[in-house]
Amino acid sequence: MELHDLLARLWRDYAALNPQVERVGALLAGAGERVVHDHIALRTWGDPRCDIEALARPFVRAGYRAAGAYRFAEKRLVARHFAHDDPALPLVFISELILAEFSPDLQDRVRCLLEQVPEDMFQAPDLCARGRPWRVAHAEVEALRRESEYAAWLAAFGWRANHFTVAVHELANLSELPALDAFLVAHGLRLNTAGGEIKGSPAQGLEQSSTLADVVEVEFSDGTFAVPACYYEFARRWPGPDGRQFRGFIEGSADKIFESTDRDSAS
Ligand code: OOG
Ligand code: NI
Repeated sequence: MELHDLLARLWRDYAALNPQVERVGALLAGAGERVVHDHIALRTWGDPRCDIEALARPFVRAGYRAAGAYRFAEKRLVARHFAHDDPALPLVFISELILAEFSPDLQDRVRCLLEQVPEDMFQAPDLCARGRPWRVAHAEVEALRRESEYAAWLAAFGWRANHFTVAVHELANLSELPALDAFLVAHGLRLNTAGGEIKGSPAQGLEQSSTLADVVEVEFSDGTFAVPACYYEFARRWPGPDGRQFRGFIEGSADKIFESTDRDSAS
């Protein structure tokens, strides 16, 4: 699988699922901006067949290397990010749910979903773009949500890009995050305010904002229901103490960015 094809497919599926993606693109194009993506984010279950390492395979094969490692104790998640020497390629942030830290009930529910995945799909280089290969009831998704918003999202949507992120520092005019946020809000987009509208600081090397996830109609085995899907993120990177652009992620900020898909925040 060609890396560019994989990225293009992740983008296509993401844009098709989430109406706000095209809207933001049109708004930025209308403002004379050309969008470059800073990173994409993927989510998965912490099961050896489909964990971070499994999802990262096609990226590593294409020359990406594992960089930072992150831990989100309260959400019971770990994450890594992968970087390529080609600065034109987006960073890839992959998180996984630490199943062993959840109740036997949640673990059973996830086992039932993963039992439905054909063995050869786990080996497929495009596993991260396969969407939801399991049948699941909306009631089941809501049962998972009681323990983890992340688990509910993953059960509903499966393997796909959770978000793409605009590299704000690459924009021509809206290259400061407060100005970009004001522009988006003025055009009716709703931003995630958990932990403040802007997470991080120039001193940390990274400022981030994100929209609230679009709520979309999804088919489940017990009917069609509206659930929070994906969001769009905006990241402004700054030079670190060594004068080079900071290329990592900030745990305290990421922890709040995850909440852009929470049921209670979604627009
Ligand atoms: C990832 C949230 C963290 C970032 O840039 O810090 C993140 C997710 O919601 O899956 O994307
Ligand atoms: Ni992100």
